Amino acid sequence: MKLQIAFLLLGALSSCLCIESEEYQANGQERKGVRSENTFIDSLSHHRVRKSIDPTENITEKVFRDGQKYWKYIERNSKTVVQSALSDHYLTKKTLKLSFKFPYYGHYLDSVVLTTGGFLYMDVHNTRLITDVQYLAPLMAYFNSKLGRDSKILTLDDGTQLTVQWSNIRLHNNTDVGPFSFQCTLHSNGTIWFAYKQIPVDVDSIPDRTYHPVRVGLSDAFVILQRDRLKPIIYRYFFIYSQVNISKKSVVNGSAVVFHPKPSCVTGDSCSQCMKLNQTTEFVCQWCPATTRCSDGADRHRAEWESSNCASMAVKKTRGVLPKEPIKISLAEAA
Ligand SMILES: *[C@@H]1O[C@H](CO)[C@@H](O)[C@H](O)[C@H]1NC(C)=O
Ligand SMILES: *[C@@H]1O[C@H](CO)[C@@H](O)[C@H](O)[C@H]1NC(C)=O
Ligand SMILES: *[C@@H]1O[C@H](CO)[C@@H](O)[C@H](O)[C@H]1NC(C)=O
Ligand SMILES: *[C@@H]1O[C@H](CO)[C@@H](O)[C@H](O)[C@H]1NC(C)=O
Ligand SMILES: *[C@@H]1O[C@H](CO)[C@@H](O)[C@H](O)[C@H]1NC(C)=O
Ligand SMILES: CC(=O)N[C@H]1CO[C@H](CO)[C@@H](O)[C@@H]1O
Repeated sequence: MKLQIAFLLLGALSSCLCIESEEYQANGQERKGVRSENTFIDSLSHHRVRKSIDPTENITEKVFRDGQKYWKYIERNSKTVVQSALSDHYLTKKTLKLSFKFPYYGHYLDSVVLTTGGFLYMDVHNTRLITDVQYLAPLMAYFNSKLGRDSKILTLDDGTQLTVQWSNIRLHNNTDVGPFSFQCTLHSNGTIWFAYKQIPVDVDSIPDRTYHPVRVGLSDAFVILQRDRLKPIIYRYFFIYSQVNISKKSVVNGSAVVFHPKPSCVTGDSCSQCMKLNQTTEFVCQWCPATTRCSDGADRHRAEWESSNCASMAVKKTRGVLPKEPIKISLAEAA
């Protein structure tokens, strides 16, 4: 079913069916032939609970032109791993287990998915939408680590932070522009650094490809599943509830971007904590006794929130609440 749709799409978008598969494949998986997850049909929408969506609401970010202090020299560290499964490939992904739990939009992750395309996928779904949803992208583009002898992808997990470095990698269809070197570092307290060492071209000039957009930033989504009544098909809807776009103009030699997460409802694990978060953050947090979760309706537990009917039974008020504190927001200065 999914294959059929994919071919229809291909047919509609271009007349060339010469490419076997324009999707990310786990290393070792057969690139040709029938795909294993063809019972899923995925689609994407943007979730809106508020009238105006401020992309910096969940996370504040800062761009540094002179950001070399965020570059980590990991090449000579004895704990650094050369990800050989990714270092001679394209459109390839690999799950990396973390030695610490990394909070992403308040959700604690045990692993991330490394890709050859200059980004990490931050969830576990096997979907062709990984370039559109739940990505952490210092520089997402169609890179190919086969093109260039010194191209490699390195990781260093030191127990409290993970650095992923794309070293000397080149664009799949345009090796003339030269090699790119950049990193992201994920800290156990949720802070994220993007650091750029060598960016040989104006990133704005790298064209999006049909199956591979060029993106810089973060996104997260929740997923709602719907089973077909008759056929063995699962419709999977990805709703993006937050997306932070960083201007491509800020991606230059030596620059960096730092993201500071804000406390969000989902981190509250008791009713009283949840009420406190409602008072101290700019989010409207509600406690759902049925699922014992704190939420504003926009996080990865949304499906459960709906199936347990939390919206109608959630605790929205407690008696004798304190007056709301003024909130300090350090607004990002986007370059
Ligand atoms: C981010 O950029 C993409 C295009 O690359 C656009 O579709 C999306 O609406 C932007 N999101 C925000 C929050 O600005
Ligand atoms: C690379 O691909 C893009 C989009 O498909 C195209 O616009 C561009 O001309 C290609 N560049 C080369 C060198 O083939
Ligand atoms: C999180 O860790 C980073 C790196 O160690 C540090 O710079 C930052 O100040 C920390 N943030 C908080 C809120 O503790
Ligand atoms: C970035 O650095 C590389 C060498 O590291 C250099 O060749 C290139 O011209 C620089 N680009 C810019 C825009 O300064
Ligand atoms: C949570 O905050 C909203 C908006 O600031 C407010 O209307 C609501 O009464 C608050 N709930 C509690 C329990 O304080
Ligand atoms: C988890 C969390 O804080 N989610 C918020 C992210 O931002 C969107 C709007 O941009 C809010 O609706 C969510 O509540």
